[in-house]
Amino acid sequence: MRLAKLRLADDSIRVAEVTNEGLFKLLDLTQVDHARTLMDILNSPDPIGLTRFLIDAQSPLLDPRLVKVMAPIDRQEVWAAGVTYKRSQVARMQESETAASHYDRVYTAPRPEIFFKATPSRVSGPGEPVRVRADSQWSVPEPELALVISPAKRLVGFTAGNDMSARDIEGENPLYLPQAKVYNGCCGLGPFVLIPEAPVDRNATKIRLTILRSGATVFAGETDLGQMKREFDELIDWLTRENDLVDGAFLLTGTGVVPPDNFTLIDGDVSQIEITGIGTLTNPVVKAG
Ligand code: DO4
Ligand code: MG
Repeated sequence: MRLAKLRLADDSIRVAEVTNEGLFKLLDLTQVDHARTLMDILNSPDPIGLTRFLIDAQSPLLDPRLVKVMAPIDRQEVWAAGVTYKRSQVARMQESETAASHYDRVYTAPRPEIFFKATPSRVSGPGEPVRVRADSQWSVPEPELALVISPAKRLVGFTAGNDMSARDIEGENPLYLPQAKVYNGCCGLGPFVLIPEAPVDRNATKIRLTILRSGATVFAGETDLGQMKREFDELIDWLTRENDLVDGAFLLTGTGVVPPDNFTLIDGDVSQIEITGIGTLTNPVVKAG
């Protein structure tokens, strides 16, 4: 089942199930006190059962052209794991003269790299701009599977994430990582949350990144979840040690697709991240200054 957070033409914010044809079936969020938002549904003990109960039988199927799909986040925090794919380990070791051994070690260490990525206000939904910092000359999108985690520390679902990264700032000094990773417009999420009804086939789940410039593809790359070194439960276990997620969280699981070292995003580029079973997250790229 896939769920979407939508803004309708009358400006109301609604939650919908996404049909296989890409139409939206609205939920009636007035029926149950504790289910007013997408986050309430995701954080409930049985999101699929609750969604089926809330489907508004009276409401017609909505055409996507009539609504705006929003980032599927309410009050959750956004966290990210790093160096979970060999490709990322190699890229980080190349970009950083001083910290190469840290990236090498964290790839194999029991404790993964986990960092705070974004608050909801820093997150862009489908069609909204993601940003390159004005003080970065080398920035890339990072296409990543995002885990949706409930306050009960349970893996509820998945969406696509864009961990925008300033590689020059991160490479200059590892202590600059928060500035390379966390800033206005630093994270994309969406378009939908997939709540799987069967175990996910990691090898068959592809993550594709396409970067368009003036309508032409300037970079395309892909990986699959089979290339990821860590288990989902392992990452959730480390994230939630000594760390309660009061409203739940999104956890980006690391990138396995890195454009070549001579590539940087520029103002006007478009980032497209497609993940099997979820959909495509498209964001224009903006660089101020
Ligand atoms: O330590 C750098 C960040 C790594 C990262 O974001 C990734 O591997 O996706
Ligand atoms: Mg990343």
